[in-house]
Amino acid sequence: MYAQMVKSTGTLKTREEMDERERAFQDRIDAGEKIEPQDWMPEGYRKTLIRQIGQHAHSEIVGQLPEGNWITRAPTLERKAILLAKVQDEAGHGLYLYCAAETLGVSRDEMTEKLHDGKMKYSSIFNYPTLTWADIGAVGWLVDGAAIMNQVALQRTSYGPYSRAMVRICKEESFHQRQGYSIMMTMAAGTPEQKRMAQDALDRLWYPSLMMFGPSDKDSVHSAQSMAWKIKVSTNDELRQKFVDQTVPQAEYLGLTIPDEKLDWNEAKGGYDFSEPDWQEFHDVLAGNGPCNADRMSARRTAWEDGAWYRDGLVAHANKRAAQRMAAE
Ligand code: BYC
Repeated sequence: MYAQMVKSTGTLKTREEMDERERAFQDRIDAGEKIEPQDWMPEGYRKTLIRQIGQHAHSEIVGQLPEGNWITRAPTLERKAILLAKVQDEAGHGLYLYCAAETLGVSRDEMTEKLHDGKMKYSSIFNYPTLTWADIGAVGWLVDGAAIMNQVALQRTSYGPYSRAMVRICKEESFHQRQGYSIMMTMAAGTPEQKRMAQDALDRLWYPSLMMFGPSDKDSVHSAQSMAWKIKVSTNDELRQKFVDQTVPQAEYLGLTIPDEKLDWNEAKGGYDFSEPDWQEFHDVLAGNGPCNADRMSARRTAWEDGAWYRDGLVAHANKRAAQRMAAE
């Protein structure tokens, strides 16, 4: 379908412009084959995967912060245990993804240092604060909901280790979304004050959740090539539309109002028309100027520095065991 590749100028290479190896690689992609770590791949394919998988891994790890913020203040023991398990799951997702990226020849330390130096990104959504308990419901419902929409599609991505990591992650994400929706159901059916909190959380997190899918297709830098290589199997706008169509009836069931006066069912397209997020705000957040960017990075750098002694200990232990094994052989 997309038998082309991107040139350094950003346009897609035609089949004639590809060399023999590139053509054979594209044929494998077009035939729906999975690419594995030992296979030849164009340098651009490898770099795109490192960028996307690395950013995805960082998002899982940084994403623990806004929710971790509420573990000590969860309203019941049961809610606390569930939230604790969810936040632990996110750490696991980060680890699956770092492992997948490592198969492409980059180390976890390198990726982490790039994150801390601002050379790698993480999802914009985690630069918004979680101000009330209702925000924890809205994060599970909307943020995990948006993440699943993307990740279900990514199960079919062309790179084997990424695709397999997604299968595991999606199973857990469904539980995450349900726990969020369950909090929203309780609050929306609670006292008028609780319902107001639920509505307020939806008002604040709706547009940042829409931004999770990335810029609109006309402004997306990487989509054309990533679709050609089947790294991405849906465009940013396709996934955003699916998310809106799935979420509007869920809001109606809760008796909450999506903060968009233009939201309207469009019979002809079989989906909702809706307002775009404020893209200037999106770019500001990506540039490091969101409400929590500085806090998030400071927390991650501190955790990395505080954990250095433990990582050093693990490496020293592994080296000692390897030396013992070699001496015994
Ligand atoms: N935030 O050309 P585009 C979770 C960047 S976490 C920040 O469309 P692409 C969870 C983009 O990187 C789930 N940056 O890019 C965890 C690019 O910049 P660079 C996280 C964004 O890659 C804990 C530029 O904008 N999910 O589930 O084709 C608790 C142009 O964009 C964002 C993933 O990471 C953004 N929202 O498409 C709860 C999914 N959007 O790299 C939940 C995997 C765009 O050139 N990633 N940018 O400097 C993807 O599917 C794709 O990378 C994206 C962007 C759809 C996000």
